[in-house]
Amino acid sequence: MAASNYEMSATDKKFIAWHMFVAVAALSIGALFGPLQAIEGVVPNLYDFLKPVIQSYYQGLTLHGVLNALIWTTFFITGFLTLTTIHGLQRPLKYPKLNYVGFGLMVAGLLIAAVPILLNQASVLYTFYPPLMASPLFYLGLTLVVVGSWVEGWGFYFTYNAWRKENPTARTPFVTFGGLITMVLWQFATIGIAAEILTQLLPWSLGLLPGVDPQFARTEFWFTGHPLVYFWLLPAYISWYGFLPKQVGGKLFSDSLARIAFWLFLVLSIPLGFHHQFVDPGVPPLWKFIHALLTYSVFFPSMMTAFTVIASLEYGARKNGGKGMLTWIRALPWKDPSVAAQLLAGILFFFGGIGGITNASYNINLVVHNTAWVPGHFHLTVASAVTLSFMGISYWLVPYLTGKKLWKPQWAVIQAWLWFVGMLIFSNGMHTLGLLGAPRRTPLGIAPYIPDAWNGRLLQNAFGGVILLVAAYLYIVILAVTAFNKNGEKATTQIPVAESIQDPAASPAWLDKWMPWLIATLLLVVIAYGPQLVAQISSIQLTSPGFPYK
Ligand code: HEM
Ligand SMILES: [Cu+2]
Repeated sequence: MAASNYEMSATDKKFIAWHMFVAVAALSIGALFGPLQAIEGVVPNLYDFLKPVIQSYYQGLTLHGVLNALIWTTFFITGFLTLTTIHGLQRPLKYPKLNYVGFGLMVAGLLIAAVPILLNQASVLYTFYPPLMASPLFYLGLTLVVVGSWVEGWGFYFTYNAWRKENPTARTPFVTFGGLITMVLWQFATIGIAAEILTQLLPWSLGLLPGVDPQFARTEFWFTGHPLVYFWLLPAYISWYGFLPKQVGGKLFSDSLARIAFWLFLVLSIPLGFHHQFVDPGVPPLWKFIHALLTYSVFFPSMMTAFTVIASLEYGARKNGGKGMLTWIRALPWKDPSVAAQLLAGILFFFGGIGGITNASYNINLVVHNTAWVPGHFHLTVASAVTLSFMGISYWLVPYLTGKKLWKPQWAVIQAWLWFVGMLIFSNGMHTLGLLGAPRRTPLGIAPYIPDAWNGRLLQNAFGGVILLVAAYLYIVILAVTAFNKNGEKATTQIPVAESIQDPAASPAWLDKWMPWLIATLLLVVIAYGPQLVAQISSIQLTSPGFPYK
């Protein structure tokens, strides 16, 4: 495919590399706290040793959630989508300065939010539920990060329009198509927290509003919070559908199936937020039921993805001589760290997906809600399917951007396996602890009494956590040495864009039309959220004062 031969300008590469730099820097701090949280369960009073740098478990947990789940992901993704836009369309950005401004806003927002977090004036966790109140700088900073990412997204749309004018009949290349849907999803979804922050939290923390309505604020938050997980996942899917098949010597099994799945994710991922509010008394049961049903509907594009990606992998493996019903898996290029990381991410995601259906089921949710099960679940999704895939992507992306060969690729393979094994141990411990009733967001190490049954699992978590710490830092060191080593070997890495077995031009034209899908997305949101938004806004009670965390 011609797309593989397009060479990006050095400026474009540098711009993407800056996104990566901030993302990995955030991870390098955020990932420090995960293992601390895991070890805390077996080393009582651990956090006393961290004073005066870190005042409390909750300050650390805020850093962990914000830096990993919000910053590492958003910066990596905007950088990656810049690549899928430029490389897919084979043209530079239409208004590069606009994208630079977007990136600048994101960095400024990150710095502004970092100040109160580091000063222990925003230890409100990454969900910042009121009535916990943070310094206004925290809300302002987060808003700027989001607005900056929107601006970068507008830059992608202008670029796409320019390409469309030059290529009125061509199908949008798949990786660009997937990238644009991811951005549209994000812009639509983040309206929820934008409204929450701008109309409630920010004026309230500035003293302009006497109180907030915590119930309605949570509804606004989860309007964004659920689709947020698809903002994280879709870039990994772009890689699994659009790059990974090429890396294993195969082709994308079906371009049309891949596109349908992306459209369904756009349409179905927003109107589900109440599945995070099953225990919120202010949301009527009927709406919880409707959102639960809609949540199950996301199972379909998920299964289409599993089928198409596995079929693409099998096609590649059989071309490499793979045989047997399952033994073809061995014929995949497991020695390539980028491939190994993404395959292992996919395997962990299988378990994450099963847990997700459990969470979505109302009566079982009541058992696991707010227990250690929940972080056990999302470390398989955002911290594995997504993070380990992004790690895998970096193993070709950083050589491509810097023109230098990956340092110690064998170590990178070990890194992926360490993450995989560490995560199996850790997440199994967390899930089980949750079923035994252990709460999440609780420093169990300082609890005066815990049931005996928890002890073994806490030890298991600590053990998994330490392995994960080694894996995280191995990743960071491999990337840093690759990028900054002056004597690194030159690389001629090309972007591994996969061809489709089915000619993309043969995929139906309606799969490349935006309007019907955007309208469907909007309509479904209006149906699934409209009546509750009207009800909650008309009965809004801005009565809760703030409780600043000390
Ligand atoms: C380096 C390995 C990691 C370890 C050992 C680890 C460990 C933990 C533990 C034990 C918790 C639960 C804390 C509690 O509920 O009190 C937690 C929470 C969390 N982790 Fe991790 N984690 C790691 C990496 C990551 C990554 C890479 C991400 C995301 C990309 C992530 C995202 C989160 C989030 C969003 C929370 C919830 C924070 C909250 O409840 O406010 N973690 N982590
Ligand atoms: Cu959700």
